[in-house]
Amino acid sequence: MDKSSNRLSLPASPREFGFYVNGACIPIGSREVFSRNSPGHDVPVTRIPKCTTDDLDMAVDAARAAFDDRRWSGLNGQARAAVLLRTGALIRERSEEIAYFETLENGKPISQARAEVAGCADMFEYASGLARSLHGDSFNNLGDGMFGLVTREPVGVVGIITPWNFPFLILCERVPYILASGCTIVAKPSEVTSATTLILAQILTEAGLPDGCMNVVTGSGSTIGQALIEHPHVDMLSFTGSTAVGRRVVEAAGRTNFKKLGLELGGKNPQIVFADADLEDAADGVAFGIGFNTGQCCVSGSRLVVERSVADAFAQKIQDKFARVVVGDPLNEATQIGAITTDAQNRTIMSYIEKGKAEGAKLICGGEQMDFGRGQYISPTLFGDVTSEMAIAREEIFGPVLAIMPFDSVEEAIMIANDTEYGLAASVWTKNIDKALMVTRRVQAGRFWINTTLSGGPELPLGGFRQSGWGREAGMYGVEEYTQIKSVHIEIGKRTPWIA
Ligand code: TXE
Repeated sequence: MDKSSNRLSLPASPREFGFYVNGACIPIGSREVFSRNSPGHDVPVTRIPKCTTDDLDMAVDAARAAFDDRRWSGLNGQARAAVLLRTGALIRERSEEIAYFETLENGKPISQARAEVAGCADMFEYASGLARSLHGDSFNNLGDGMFGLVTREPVGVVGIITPWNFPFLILCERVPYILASGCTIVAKPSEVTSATTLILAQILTEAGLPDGCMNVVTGSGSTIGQALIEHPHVDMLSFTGSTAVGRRVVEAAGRTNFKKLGLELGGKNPQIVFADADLEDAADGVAFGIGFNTGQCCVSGSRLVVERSVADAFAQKIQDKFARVVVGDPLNEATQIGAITTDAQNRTIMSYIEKGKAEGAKLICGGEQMDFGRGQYISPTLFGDVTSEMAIAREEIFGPVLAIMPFDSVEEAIMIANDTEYGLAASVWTKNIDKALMVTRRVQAGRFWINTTLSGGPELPLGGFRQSGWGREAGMYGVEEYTQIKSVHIEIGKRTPWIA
């Protein structure tokens, strides 16, 4: 730490990671290496193996064996809970290291990374309780001769494919719940942000998770990812990423073993602001909703659906907020918006900004690449005069770009909010409870915020309507997602004979 500036220093040399199978780290050896540069500084920070499909087979075999011999699912809830609780404690102990690598590889501000890591420890602590309270159902209304049970059984080996925008958080929205259910795991993080997934695997072993229950393979989506979604010995796959790859996941499951799927895909989420909202509060929330994680967030509020009577004044408030937000070096504690994570994403965002201008939207502020001497940064961007057919109104940009779409009535606000193929999240800002609830009921979205945005925790589930995905993560719903249901009919006494 450079104390004078409250800025963490860059590592002297990149840290090398192996991949993780059967409770042990396997060094890079003769494998090809993926070298990751920090998007905020363009210096090498990590070196990670490009696993082969043989490596993947080894990881799946380990997870399969660990599931089939019941070394984890056969433990009682108390024993599983103890491992999850210890994991939470170890994440807290190593939080600074985890946050540092999250920031180095992803480019998010260090203060944000620290908060996310604390939230991840909380996920494990909460899920420990769920490991003990997961249960089925019973039916004693089937007559005196019959008793019925419904049990929840772990699905089996779960593959997890995660993206680069929240490498540790998205992982921890799944792993504790999957482990609480009794399943075993093969995780494949994004090739550009693998470090913290590998750290979690070590922590789980240290916390007492039996070998083979958490395995991590690293490498590209097109090789290792594709092999994982096609793998016949994987029973369920949780995928978070683009809608395009989500489609491949569905096709692969259909072509191979019909594995059960959980999908969290894109979003084009509305922020609905009524004239009777606390507009100061709403402006801050809307700026946060698109600035957080540089807008590289599946739940970013990228469409500002605002009542026309206050639209201009509200746009001015957002502009003032954007002018004051601290963009810059992610290692600096004061930074609020960091770097764009990949070169490809940087190009995508800039091309949407150009498309917005070309399609006739009015660039109110931002829209530029910011120059800090190194790394890639984009200023928070606000577009007015946006109409519903424009690309910036319809497509997920995954960057700090906000499109204003005014409305005149509640019905029109609901119509604009629902005019999307996605349905991941929505926020509504109003002091009128009737309006807030009417909008909440009628807008199609898996997560809703009233007079706030992007809040969350382990209790409430997450996931999307429509093309934003299938299934739910977190909370008890998140554990149940990784179970399958077995019905048990128990005859009491003697059966009525079939053949007299
Ligand atoms: O995602 P990909 P990318 C959206 C966002 C972004 C766009 C592209 O709009 O601009 O997707 O991002 C793995 N078989 N979201 O290209 O490719 C890959 O290695 C199996 C929204 O990074 O979907 C990585 O681990 N796996 C989203 C993961 O899939 C494959 C978060 C995601 O990468 C694969 C991220 C294949 N054939 C991007 N190809 C959200 N909803 O949060 C790639 N992968």
